[in-house]
Amino acid sequence: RTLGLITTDLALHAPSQIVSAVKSRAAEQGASVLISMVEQPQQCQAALQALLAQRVEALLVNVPLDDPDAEALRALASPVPVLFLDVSLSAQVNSLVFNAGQGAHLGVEHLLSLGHQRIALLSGPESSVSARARLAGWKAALARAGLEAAAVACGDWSAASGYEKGHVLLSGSALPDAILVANDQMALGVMRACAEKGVAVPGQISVVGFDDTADSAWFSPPLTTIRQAFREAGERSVEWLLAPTEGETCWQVQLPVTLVTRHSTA
Ligand code: IPT
Repeated sequence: RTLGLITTDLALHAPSQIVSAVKSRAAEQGASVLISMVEQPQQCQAALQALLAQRVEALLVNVPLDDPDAEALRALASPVPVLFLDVSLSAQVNSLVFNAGQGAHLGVEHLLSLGHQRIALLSGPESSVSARARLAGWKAALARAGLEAAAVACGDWSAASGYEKGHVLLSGSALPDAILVANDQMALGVMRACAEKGVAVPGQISVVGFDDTADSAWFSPPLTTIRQAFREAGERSVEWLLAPTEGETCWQVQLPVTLVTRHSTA
């Protein structure tokens, strides 16, 4: 049995950990996985056609896609079933996604419970549906507490961008109490910028990541973050791909996330 997987940049930790989980669960089930990596969402259609030509029986798509793009891809693949991992629940497609709003809320609540009020936000790229959902969730949770973000910056998920934007967020007249970062790789760069500026984490600034990728417990200090269970997501995706439910309505699952408290917050 052969499955297809279209993924965003595998140099990023989260997508590579999802692929790892998909590959091993599929192997356990005696299935092989053909992988196509795309640099731009516009390349998805060509990737899909190439995988269909190799007779995959079902497809998994981990590329951030706006609703019309996901729906068009689903139509193009029909009758081959497709499951999407990085779309909004408003897209009329089968999807298995993490609850971004809940994750954003957990991060804000954690910082508020520690007494922090001047909270800066480092978002992911504007083009990513998940990045936008996390940013909106942070802003909503802050607004519920009667607060506004102390500053907002936007990176591209890489540690390099976290480093660069971290320096920007630290260069204002007053230091923020804390920075909520949209992923762990950018949080790594932020902590490097803090170290260069002589700003203590968590003594002067608390840092919260998002993902809990495999290395995050080994950052210095070990990173407090929002855990997305990538292995579970990959495994459940394979279960669905091997026995897809094709009904009148879309199959949509939203996975909860959890706060993992380590030593970058105090
Ligand atoms: C999302 C990660 O949280 C982020 O760190 C980055 O790697 C991004 O993927 C790449 O697209 S996880 C995704 C399933 C929403």
